[in-house]
Amino acid sequence: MKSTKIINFDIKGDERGSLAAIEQLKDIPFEIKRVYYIFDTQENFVRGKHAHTQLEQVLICVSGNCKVKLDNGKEQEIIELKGRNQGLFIGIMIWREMYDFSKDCVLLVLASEYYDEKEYIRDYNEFLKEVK
Ligand code: T46
Repeated sequence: MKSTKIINFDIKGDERGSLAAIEQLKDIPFEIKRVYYIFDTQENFVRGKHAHTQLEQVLICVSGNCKVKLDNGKEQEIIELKGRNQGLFIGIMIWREMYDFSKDCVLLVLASEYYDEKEYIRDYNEFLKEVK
């Protein structure tokens, strides 16, 4: 889907285990202004349910797994995030819903902007109007 893509990170591994390093403007296509992480999500809850007018993000499941439903107003796609070497880039004006979190899921998010509630679209009908 346009404005979304899977980014594969290089994993360095040896007999001690694995290490992933992520660099802005190299692995991530923007300058990282904010980092947050989502954890302890309770079973059967859906998070997200919004789009952003300004914000680009990369979602990485650093532990466990979850699903992300992406919607650009015309088509929908479901991505299962589970690989430690995998990030999901989501550009502006993409409706997203995160669900099916495993108990051990830690979803790390790298964001291109500081937190600003004003640039969220939290009403799906408004999103459909704006995205056309
Ligand atoms: C997104 C998905 C992937 C803050 O105070 N600062 C922050 O940086 C964020 C992200 C949230 N908050 C507050 C706002 C709410 O009171 O934390 C509370 C939970 O946020 P929200 O309901 O928006 O969380 P999610 O999981 O539905 O969505 C979040 C991000 O908000 C959103 O940008 O794309 O994760």
